[in-house]
Amino acid sequence: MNIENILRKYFIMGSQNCTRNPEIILQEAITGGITAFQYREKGTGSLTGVEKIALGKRLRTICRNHGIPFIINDDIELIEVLDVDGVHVGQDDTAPEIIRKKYPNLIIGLSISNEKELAKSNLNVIDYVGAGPVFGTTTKENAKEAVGLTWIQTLREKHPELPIVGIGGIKEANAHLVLDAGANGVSFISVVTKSDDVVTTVKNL
Ligand code: TZP
Ligand code: MG
Repeated sequence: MNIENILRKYFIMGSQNCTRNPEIILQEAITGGITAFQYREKGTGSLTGVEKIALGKRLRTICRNHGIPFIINDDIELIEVLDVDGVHVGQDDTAPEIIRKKYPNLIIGLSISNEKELAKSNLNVIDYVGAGPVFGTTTKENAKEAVGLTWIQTLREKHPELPIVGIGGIKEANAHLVLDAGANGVSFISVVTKSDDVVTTVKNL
């Protein structure tokens, strides 16, 4: 699958986002049609150490069995431990250049939320940009102010070929706006982890 298709319905989750078994939620999300998964075990209530690795291995296996790309958030230590397909980093994490040097074939995603971050980002070494928060979100602790659809439009105008995924506050009712603004896909946490009908929710995104 090419990167644009991988980004179309990009589900992100850690155990801290779940009120029921994360493995079952992931399986349902795959049935609904997600195109990528990011393991983001982070923030209040998240697992660490061996527990984080153990859940990561179980989720990784589910993704592998269904041909869904498995991307780890931040934690480059787990690239080999979980045999990931990709890594997603923020502006303050390990620099994409360093990761690219060591892992020529890894999918590398980078969060870019404004012009200043864009100016200091080396787009040549990354595979896609995570742009947001597009809408307001309470899922991420210390999330930045919503940047709106205009940030997606700006990025698209400046970089017609850049693979972009929108993130932050994306729901069934607004996902199409993010795509119309120029994103190749949408990434989302709570709309799925809090859904009573995950399969239908993913279908509608
Ligand atoms: N980065 C920017 S917003 C966000 C992350 C990880 C959280 C998105 O969660 P939700 O529940 O889809 O708004
Ligand atoms: Mg980060």
